[in-house]
Order: sequence, then structure tokens, then C-alpha cells
Amino acid sequence: MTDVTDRQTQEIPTGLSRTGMTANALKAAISDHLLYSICRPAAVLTTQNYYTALALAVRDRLQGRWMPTTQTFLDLSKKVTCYLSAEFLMGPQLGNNLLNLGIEESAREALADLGQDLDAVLACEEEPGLGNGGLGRLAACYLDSLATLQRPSIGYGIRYEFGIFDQEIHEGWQIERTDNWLSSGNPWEVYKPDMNYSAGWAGHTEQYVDVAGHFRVRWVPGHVVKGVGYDTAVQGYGVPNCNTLTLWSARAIESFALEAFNTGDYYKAVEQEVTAETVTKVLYPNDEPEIGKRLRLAQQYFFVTCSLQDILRIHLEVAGRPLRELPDQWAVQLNDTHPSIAVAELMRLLVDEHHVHWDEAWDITVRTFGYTNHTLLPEALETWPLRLFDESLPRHLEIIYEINNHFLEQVRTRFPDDPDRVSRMSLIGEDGGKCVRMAHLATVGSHRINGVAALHSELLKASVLKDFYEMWPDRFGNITNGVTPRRFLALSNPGLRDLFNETIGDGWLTDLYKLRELEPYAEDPEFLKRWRAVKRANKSRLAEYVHTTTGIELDPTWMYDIQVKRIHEYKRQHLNALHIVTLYHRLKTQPGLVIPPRVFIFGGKAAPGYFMAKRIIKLITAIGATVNNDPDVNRFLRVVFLPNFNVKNAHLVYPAANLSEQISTAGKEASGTGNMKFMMNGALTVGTLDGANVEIREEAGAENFFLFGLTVEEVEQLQATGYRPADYIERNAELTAVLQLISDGTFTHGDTEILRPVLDSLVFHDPFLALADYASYIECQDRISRVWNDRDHWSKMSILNAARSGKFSSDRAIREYCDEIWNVGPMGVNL
Ligand code: 26Q
Repeated sequence: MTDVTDRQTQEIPTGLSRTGMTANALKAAISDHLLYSICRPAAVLTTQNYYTALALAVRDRLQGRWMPTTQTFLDLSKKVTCYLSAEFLMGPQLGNNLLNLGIEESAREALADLGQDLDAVLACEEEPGLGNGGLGRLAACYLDSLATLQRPSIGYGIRYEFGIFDQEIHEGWQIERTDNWLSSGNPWEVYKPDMNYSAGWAGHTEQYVDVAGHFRVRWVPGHVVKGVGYDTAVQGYGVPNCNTLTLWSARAIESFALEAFNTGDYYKAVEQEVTAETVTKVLYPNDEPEIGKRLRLAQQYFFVTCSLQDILRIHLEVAGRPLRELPDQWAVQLNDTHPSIAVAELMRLLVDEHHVHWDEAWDITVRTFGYTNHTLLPEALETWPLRLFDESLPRHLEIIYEINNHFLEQVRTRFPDDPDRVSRMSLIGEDGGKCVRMAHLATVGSHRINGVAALHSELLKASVLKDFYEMWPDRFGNITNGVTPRRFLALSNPGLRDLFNETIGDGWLTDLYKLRELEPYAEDPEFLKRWRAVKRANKSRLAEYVHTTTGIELDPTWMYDIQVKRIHEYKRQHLNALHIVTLYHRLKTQPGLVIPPRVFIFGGKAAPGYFMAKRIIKLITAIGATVNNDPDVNRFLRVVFLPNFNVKNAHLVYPAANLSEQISTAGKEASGTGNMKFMMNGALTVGTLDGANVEIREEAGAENFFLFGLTVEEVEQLQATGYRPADYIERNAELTAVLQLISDGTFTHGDTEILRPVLDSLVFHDPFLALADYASYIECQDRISRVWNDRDHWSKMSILNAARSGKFSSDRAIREYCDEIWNVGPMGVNL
């Protein structure tokens, strides 16, 4: 580390230290940042310091793309997409940015010259866990595709100080730890203190007559916090376009604090500051019953008003456009109902603040918004108690009443003499005390409403939004989810990337349908050999990680059977567990039985307040502890619960899978996106006809998919006629034995209480019909074991799955959003 500046001036022409893409230029840039940004002498530099230095060097390189992109779209010569989402689960940034800039190898070489290993440096990154699961990760994949497809766009969300909790497993139980992701700093974000807006809360409304004699209303909030923006660059793959993710953080308003200062109450001022900043303190887990409701609404309103004010500022002040052109210049997508207060807030901004006439404001609003629904589960449909809403956002409640009056008038005209329909469709619900129905608000306030898989969109039109579909059939559509092949194939599975590139070139990275060109190679012995070698290496890589995190040893020749996703009864991790116990029971009762060896890997977090989900984790870990230590069975079975499943370790998981478990009750999983990540990486799916599984099976071919279980219609019928789990137990001796093993304490050192809640729910009151699907699931799993024994057949099926995964690229999904909902085209950027 001597003469850093000397070396830089010798080797790198002036200016290039911030832009040069060669290994030499990067090396100089890293050295430069170590000296001038990290400010530590060579003797005490850590790998973490190298990470930060390289990240800053990469950010410098993004800058030269980010500013021209921003400058170009600020003219608003093209329509801009805004993706409003309470969650963005971005995952580690360094590797992805190196890939998208095409400088992975230069960076590796630069670090090697400095005595550092790129993989070790990458491992230092703390990922921003600003999402719960699928919905948050989908938002991140969509930003990647928007940039790659050169669509100008801004993601707007919340900069939670603490993201999704870190999960530890102690004695088989989940323990939550706060996720302090900012503790080592975040080199990717740029703090924009001058980009700030006020967000009101509570208070009252006043009527007044303005100077022109117009009757008006204004909201006088009880308190106000400031939202400040932090921007992160979102670089497209192989294009100059670099878009923006803006995350809002809450601060106290100085003038409010000043008042307290002036009255001499220093501590009150500081207290206010602390209170204001709690708004963006922590991400709420889904499935968390009740608690923290008020703060959750505050978060939603806070990020929505900041985002809309930012859009209006750019539109009016930067681009100088009139308000009526808002829907021509901006498409604003609501990622589920979490940002749906935006409908009322845009109306308030237009009517109260900008004095637009109500009818014109409503026309602007509806033409601006689109709404994506991500769930049919009744308990997950957001509603807010009317009282809480009135106390928190009194002006918005008035506006919602006004929207409702206009809307219900339309309903009465369209469907005269149908009062039931009117109350079903109202924005105000009566279900368990009066409430505001956010899905209805989002639907009424949007010109397009979509579900996230073909089946889900059909069910949406037939169930929760049926009345709305009958009113406006043209507003409803489907856009099946997709995932980015850059992160989930190229970045996380470099072995497969290289094999693909050598076989068919690298066009698949931006046109995933090109993977179809791999189909003929499914018969090529040489290709099959290399395919298997890549999978084997990925399995060894995961085995090493599993060993260091859990102490469990895995054999990479075994079948890797994986279920990673949030723990939820509808996702039925316990059905998977019943299969493991079935195999355990067979091995114990049939000495000499030989079965193809499998490791069952689970990963996923349970919401801290979701009792049953936590018991399901205990069920899995208890089975694991018994199975893994029993010499009768551990020659054939291993069970791993991988702690703290997140984007970072997902990079190791998907590429190593042979079998992907997608076993939710039909009709409950809106789409699933993990299913797509597995498929791209050549895993075969065992799944129900639920969510996007239906389309995965269509694309792969029924013969390359392991189907089991009841269909949506059969589920509905069984529920209507009365589901009696006992019927299934009585008829099935193996199931009876399996339940007996769990209930008699075989996996819990004789304790018969710990797992009783899980058993009781399965046996007495299971809305997700696990036991009704048990026999079909086991039969399917037995078929899977037989196919696994025919290695060439399995590999061929696996290759065909990857080759036919093109539809599930987020590029395809984003193209559909652009064409069918947003009406936005590409924007060239000159560097
Ligand atoms: C709501 C209110 C209060 C607190 C939390 C929440 C909350 C937060 C997050 C409710 C739901 C979520 C996340 C839902 C989610 O991830 N849904 C998944 O979305 C994926 C992308 O479309 C689908 O593939 C999955 O099927 C769906 O479950």
C-alpha cells in the first residue's frame, strides 16, 4: 500500500480514476478510496474496508450513467414509471452492479493485485432486507428489468432503519434479532437532504372561502414530520440506462423543534425528534396480527405523500408541465394495497392544494394509477378501522367518503335495485366494525387492475373483486410475475452461465426465451455431463455453507429437495414434513429397505407473532434432530433448516436444487416467484395447480412436472361439503402411523405437547386441507424417487425445465406492464 497516489497518477490518466473500467483503473480507484474515503492505514485494513472501497469505486462508475439518465428523463420527453412499494428487497448490490456494468473480471483482477479475493469481498456486504418476501423481491426484480429495458423509472419506498429481522435457530426454535443493516454504512445510497417534503398526521379539517370566492377545505395536521430522500442507482444490464430507487426516511421538522427550543424545553424538542423518526424505524412482518397498526398506516401515508409530492415537483417545477398532463407523463403502479392511500392523497393534493376541480382531479387520478393485487387470502386484505383512520388522516377520510358517494351513485345507476351489491362494493365496510377497504379504494382509483398469475387473476375476477369486474371488465387483466435472470441465473450460478454462454451465446441474458436453443442438447451426452458437473459443484458449495452454519454434513450426490419461502400454513411446509416422517417410518419398519438418498432443506422466516408458523419450524427441526442422528435412517435422509433465508444465501440455494417444493393449497398462492428461480436453475417442481405453477407446468410440459393434489374447484367443493380430516386418516394406515409418531413424542424426546398444536390443526380444523392432499403427495414423491434413479432421464427433464423457463423472466413481465398498463416506451441515453 505504498505510493497509492503515485501509482494512480502514473498509470491512470486524469479523470479516469472515477470512470475507467480496466483492472488497472479499478485498482487505482480502490486504492484511492481506501486512502481518501476509508481513511485507514494499510496495516489495519479489513476485508470489509476493501468491500466499501470497491463499492464506492463502482458507484463512481454508475454515476456517469446515472446522471445522464436522470437528466434525460427530467425533460419528461418520455413517460416515466413510478413503482410505489412499501418493500424493496434489493439483495446485495456489489455483485449485481459489477455484472450489469460488465466489469466482474476487471474487479477480480484489481482485487487480486491488491491481495484480496473478490468472493471474500462480496461476502462482506450486508444486504438491505427491506421486504418480507415475494412482493418485495418482485419490486426489486422489476427495477432491474425496467432499467435493462431502458424504461425511465423511479422506485419509491421506505428506508427502514431495521429491515426484516434476522432469524436464528436455538434448540430448534426461531429467535428474532434486529437487523441492523446500516451499522457498517451503506455505500450505495446518496443522501439528498434538499429533497425533502412534509408529511402531516392527525389534526382536523377546516372549511374556508378563498379570495376568488370558492368553497375550499384544508387539513390542519396535528403534527408534521419531514421525509428526506436517499437515492440508490439501479443500473440496467448492458445498457447506459441507470434508474433511481428513492427511499424516504423520517426526520423531525426543525421549526417544530425550534418552537420547543424557544420556550426553553430542550428535552421536549429532542423527544419530538425521536417520535418523528420512529415512522421509518422498522419493517413490519406480514401475518403480524393487529400490533403496530397505527404506525403501519403512518408509514404508508408517509412514503406515499413524499413520493407524490416528488412527482408533482418534477412535473410542475422541473418540467413545467400542466397538471392535466400528469397521466400522460407518469404511470404510477401500486404494489398491492400498501400504497393505496395514494388515491386519496393525490386527490387531496390536486383539489385542496392545487385547486383542481373535483371531476378533473378524479380523471387525472384514475388515469395515473394502476393496481396490482398479490393476495386472495381474506385475512391479508387490508382494512383500517374507521376510528383509527379518522384520527390519523381526517381529510383523507372525507375524500374517501366523497369518492365513495360518486362511485356508489355509478353503481346504483348501473345496477338499479341491488342494495346488496352497493354495500358489498362500498369503500367503507361493516365487517367487524366500520372500516376502510383499501383494495376497493385501489380498484376504484385505478384504470387497470391485475393479478400476478393467470389462475390468480381469474380467481380475483371470480371472488374478491367480482363485483368490480362486472362493473368494469376492461380494467382487469393478468400479468404473470417474473424474476430477473441476471441475479438469479448469471450472478448466482456462474457455472451454468458459462455453460449456457459456450453453448448458445449470451443473448439469453436479455432474451430468456433464447434458452429454448438448449433443448436439443438435452440429448447430448457431453452436455449432460457438463450440466451434471455444474449442479454437483453448486451442491458442494451449498453443502459447505450448510456445514458452517448448522454443522450438518451433506453429500452432494444426494437429491437436494428444497422448500424455501416464508413459513405459512397455506404454503404447507408441514405437508413436506409429513413426507419426511413417512420415509422415516418406512425405514424404521422395513429393515433393509433402500431408498434414493435425499436431503430435505427448508428455509424461511415465521412472523414473530404467528404461533403456528413457529411451531412448524419446531416440527421440522425436531424431525431433523432425530433423523440426522439415527444411523438407521441417516444413510438415506437428512433434514436441514437453513437459518435466516434471505437474498444473499438464496444465491447458494436455488442453483443447488434438484427438486423444488411448491405445495400450497390450490387457490392460495397468488403466484410464487421462488418456483421460477428454481426452474431457471434446472430444478424439477413438485407442485399443486396453484399460482404460477400452472404456467410453469404448461411451459415445461406436463411430462416434466410432478403434479399432485386437489384443484381449486375440488378444494372449494370439499370446503363447501365439509372437510373431515378424520376420513383421510382412517383410510390411510401410513398417515395414521405418521401422525402417531409425531404425537407420541418420537421427535421431541417423549414430549407430547410441543407439537400438539400443529397436529390438532391438521386433524381438527385445517383450512388448508393438508391431509386431503397427503396420499396424492406421497404417491407423487414415490414417483419422483423412481425417476431420480434414472439419472439421464432426470437430467433431461431438468435441462428442459431450464430451457423452457423463458416466460418467467421479469423482462417479459415488465414488457407487458409497459405495453398493457403504463404505455411507456424505451428511452435512449447518450453518454
Ligand atoms: C400488511 C399489513 C400490515 C403489515 C404487513 C402487511 C403485509 C406485508 C407484506 C402483507 C403482505 C406482504 C407481502 C405479501 C407477499 O409477499 N405476497 C406474495 O407476492 C408475491 C409476488 O406477487 C407472490 O408471488 C406470492 O404468491 C404472494 O404471496
